[in-house]
Amino acid sequence: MRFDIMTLFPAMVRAVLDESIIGRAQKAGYITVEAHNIRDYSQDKHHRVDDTPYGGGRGMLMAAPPVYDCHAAVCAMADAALGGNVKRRTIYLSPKGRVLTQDYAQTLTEYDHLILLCGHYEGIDQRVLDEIVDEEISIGDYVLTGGELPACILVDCVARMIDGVLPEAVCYESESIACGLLEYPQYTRPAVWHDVPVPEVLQSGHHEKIDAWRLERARELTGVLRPDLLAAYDAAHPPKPKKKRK
Ligand code: 9WO
Repeated sequence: MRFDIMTLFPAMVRAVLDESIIGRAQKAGYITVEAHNIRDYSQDKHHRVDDTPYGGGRGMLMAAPPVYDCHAAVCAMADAALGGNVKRRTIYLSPKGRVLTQDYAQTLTEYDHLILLCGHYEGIDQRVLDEIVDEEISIGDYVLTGGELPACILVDCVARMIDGVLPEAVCYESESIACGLLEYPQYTRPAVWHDVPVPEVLQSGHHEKIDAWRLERARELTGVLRPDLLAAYDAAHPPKPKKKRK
């Protein structure tokens, strides 16, 4: 899967996505992540990309031409790299967008190519958004200074579900939130720390009991912290009907 990020601050997204698991996945070739500086597509002799809004008001807007030209260049680069006929989506990170969830991130894994557009200043000329953006996505109900951090979060969340990205032993589908619950508490050595022992069942080696304990803790925690998630989980996992005896 290929991700292209259009931004005025490419170093900001590279600093995040070239590290750790996502950085390793890039080097291993499971995903491609490219950051593109929209400023490189400015036709202005001073490389300006922003201008004042029509109608007045505060601040500056990113102008349509460099955003459009950057997008066209990114599409051409990706066509050359992936061959034609790719499943592509252009996403604008915006507080107006649909809020990202685990389920929606999962559906985005079906694309071959995601182009992420990051706004800055007070936003982007609406005309270029109308022309190139397929959908707006928000990572939550708050306002930031730009779309770069949300873009990194979207790439991280989608990329870790791509085959090969997580180390062999880790299966994202078995995680609590992926199955609809919050994570159970976890422990490592030492067995007693600050007078607090690790729960005995976890040291028993009895895998059925351990799984049951973890599910019960996950349900309990979810019920307290996120009753909405627990209700959805229970609706999706009805208790097995007891077999009637004749
Ligand atoms: C600033 C502003 C000032 C005056 C009038 C209107 C205004 N709108 C904005 C504004 O929305 N600024 C944005 C900052 C422009 C696009 C990038 N910015 C952004 C993205 N802030 N927060 C996000 C974001 C994206 C995804 N999920 C959560 C937040």
